[in-house]
Amino acid sequence: MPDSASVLLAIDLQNDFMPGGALAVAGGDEVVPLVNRLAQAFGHVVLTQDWHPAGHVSFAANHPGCQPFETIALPYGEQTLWPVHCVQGSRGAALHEGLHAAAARARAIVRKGQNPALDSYSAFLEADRKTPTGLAGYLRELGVRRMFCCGLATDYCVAWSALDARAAGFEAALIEDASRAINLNGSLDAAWRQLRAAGVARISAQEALG
Ligand code: VGL
Ligand code: ZN
Repeated sequence: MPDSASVLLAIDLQNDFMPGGALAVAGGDEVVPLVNRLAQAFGHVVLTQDWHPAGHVSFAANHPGCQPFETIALPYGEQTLWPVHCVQGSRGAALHEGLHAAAARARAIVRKGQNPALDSYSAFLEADRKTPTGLAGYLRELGVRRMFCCGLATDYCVAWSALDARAAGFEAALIEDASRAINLNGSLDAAWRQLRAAGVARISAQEALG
């Protein structure tokens, strides 16, 4: 059983990342029941929501002549352009309505990607790799030392959050069967390589429930 030093971090389980959504992740809705089961076993549960203003720099629609899934150079580095998704307050940005237990048990919801000029895949650091969200300090103050990450998408927001958890000095695991990937140009294999190198454990929900 997870102890009081462990947190379940459930990333971006929002309508726009579900089948039929603006940036659908294949099988995204399949993880919802499992995330609910996990949430019931953890003392600390934190959720994230991707929460962009309509003019966000990561939207292809805001770059004339550009298409979704192209990459462009921005002042803070390379940025993949996405379809318009998770606009603040929209139905697409709302949490999946089947997320009952996880939403009810969440202590905090981190809303990331709010700066129009900066993306934020990670729950800890924005894409300039220096602007903190405050989550590391919040969790440290609660006595959390171990992070169990799951949700959408494995190879973007879940992986970046797990990597940043390690960089911030937490133990970190990624719960593979409670996550689903976008897998754009080999991004899933690349993410697993980076995760392994950073010491993020690759585990199943069964292992997380111990
Ligand atoms: C995500 C692409 C753009 C994610 C968010 O949640 O993985 N991916 N914004
Ligand atoms: Zn986004």
